[in-house]
Amino acid sequence: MVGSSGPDHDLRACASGSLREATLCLLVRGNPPGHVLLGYKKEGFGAGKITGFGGKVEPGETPVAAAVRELEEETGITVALEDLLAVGQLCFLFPSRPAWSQLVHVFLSTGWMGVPQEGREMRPAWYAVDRLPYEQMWQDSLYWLPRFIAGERIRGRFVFDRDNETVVDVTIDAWDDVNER
Ligand code: 6OG
Repeated sequence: MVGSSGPDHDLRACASGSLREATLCLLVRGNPPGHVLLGYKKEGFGAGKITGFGGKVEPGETPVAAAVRELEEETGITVALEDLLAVGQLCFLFPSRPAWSQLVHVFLSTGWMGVPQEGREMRPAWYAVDRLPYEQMWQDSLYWLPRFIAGERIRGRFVFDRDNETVVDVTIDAWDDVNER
């Protein structure tokens, strides 16, 4: 076994800063939370799945600025920087498809302007928090979505099997880095 490949190498990637970075934004309605806005992805990475809104962090862009931009592009909704709460980081590792591995900065907001509109990439819809569409989501969602909705701040790491669909390893910790922005 060569030391620089295999799971150990992949796990280090989450902390090394070498992964592609992306954002994921959850809009939550109600207090306590009753509904969350998710989108059916019509094209690109994860097409055919339901997910939060977000995409790549561009060079020179902060994660929170990328989250605001992607939310606007994908839903038409405007959210102020200060209304996006940084709630965690999710590291997705695809040892059989390294180009898909990414570190995702997760934001949650309870305040925004506008009404979600379908765009080229996403078809947004509100889902009741007790009836989330897990069977149409990435398998990892089951582990983190209810926790963010419940107000937890977490860091998660998910390793996918050779089918690039099945989660084979999960680590979730409390996330206490409040200076993420
Ligand atoms: P674009 O590459 O289309 O943005 N994302 C994931 N979400 C879940 N639940 N599981 C994953 O791994 C994911 N990998 C990426 C981050 C990709 C969008 O999809 C999210 C971004 O919001 C299995 O620009």
